[in-house]
Amino acid sequence: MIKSRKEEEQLSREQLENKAIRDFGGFIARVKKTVPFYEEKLYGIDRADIQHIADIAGLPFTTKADLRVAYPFAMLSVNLDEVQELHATSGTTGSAVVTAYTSNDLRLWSQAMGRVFARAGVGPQDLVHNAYGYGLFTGGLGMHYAAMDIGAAVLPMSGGYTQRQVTMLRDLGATVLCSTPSYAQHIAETMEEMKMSGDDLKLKVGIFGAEPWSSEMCHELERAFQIQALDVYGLAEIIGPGVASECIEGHQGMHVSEDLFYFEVVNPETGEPVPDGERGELVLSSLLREATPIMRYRTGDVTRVISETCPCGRSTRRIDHIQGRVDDMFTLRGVNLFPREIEAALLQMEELAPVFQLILDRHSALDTLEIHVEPRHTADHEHLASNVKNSLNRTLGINVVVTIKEPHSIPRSEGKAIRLVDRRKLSR
Ligand code: DLL
Repeated sequence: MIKSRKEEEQLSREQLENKAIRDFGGFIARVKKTVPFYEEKLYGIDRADIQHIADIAGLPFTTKADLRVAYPFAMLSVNLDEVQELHATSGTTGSAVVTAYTSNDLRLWSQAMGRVFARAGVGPQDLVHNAYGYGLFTGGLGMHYAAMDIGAAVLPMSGGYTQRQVTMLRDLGATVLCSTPSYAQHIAETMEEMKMSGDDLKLKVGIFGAEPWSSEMCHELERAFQIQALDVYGLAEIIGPGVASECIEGHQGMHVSEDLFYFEVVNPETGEPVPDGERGELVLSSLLREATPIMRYRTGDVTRVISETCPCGRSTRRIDHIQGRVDDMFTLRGVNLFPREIEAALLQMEELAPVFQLILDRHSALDTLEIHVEPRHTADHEHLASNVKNSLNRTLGINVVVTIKEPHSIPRSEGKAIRLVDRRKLSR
């Protein structure tokens, strides 16, 4: 009998560990023959060296810089004629990273994404409005494959034409909305401008990810659309979306498909593992991937392991919502912060529209922050700016410059929002 996507996530810890040891062994034997980069990295190491789960922490890391040097095809472990699909991420800095899929890789991705939908309670009865961008970005096709996998109907909207998104949501009666949280917020705002509310739609769940978002943003979206808003995480280098996601029963932290993508959380400075519950950098391995398999990839994403078992009955461990990227952290008066924490504080202020931009700079070795926000309704700008400044001082203990912008002047996102303009690197 074929296991359901939920039953696949009920392996014991021992089964999961044995599988990881086997998968690392298989990976080492294979890539040493097919990928010159790994032949060099793994010189003197062979599959027999991985006997225990702890042995994995002794293996070398792979970094984004390694992948950039490999552009476009040096990481390919199969012949190009076996490749069926390619995606690329531009990243904010540096050259692109190309990621390739064989037909088995596309099945693996569909399986991982089918689990995301199963965790969200999405099934054949649902209609999925997919507003993630279709194209080189993995969001659109990733969600599309999830719908194929579990047999739901999918409307491949992609991003943009936001009024039309609202009309289609209303007219077709989609039950599931897939988009980045910032784009969902833009759709919600447009819906209100079109004099509609969640009551006019049939949505029950939102599957939002691809960028950091706070619990306050989650509440905002749940209220606007009258849905349950769930977090989904992933990255093109590993598979695309589908590495981890929240389940509807637990709705706190994301189950990692750890039998498909082995994960570790390490201290970003030393690379050593951190104890469960402590924050660190997520390290992921995609060992089963045929076209571009990857070992111990430093994602740059900060999270922690949630070790309590989940009421849903899945045995896969969970990770907390991604706090942000290691590079996006800044320090104000000794307080370490991520943009997500500023978002949480700003969204608590009723007077503000839920959009913002952070301008980070550095003067005399100290980080400084200017915040651009918009009033929700017309307001006295000077008074509002001083309220926001005082409130951030009270809640986060930080001192910032607040600029109140005209309503609708901060750019709305149709994909990943650019919340942080980091000028620190320019002003050394
Ligand atoms: O963003 C894949 C994806 C598509 C995930 C749709 C979820 C939904 P990339 O474009 O390669 O892939 O960007 C990966 O985005 O390293 C994180 O920094 C960030 N990211 C992805 N999901 C989340 C999330 C897709 N749920 C990079 N929370 C990752 C916070 C996220 N950050």
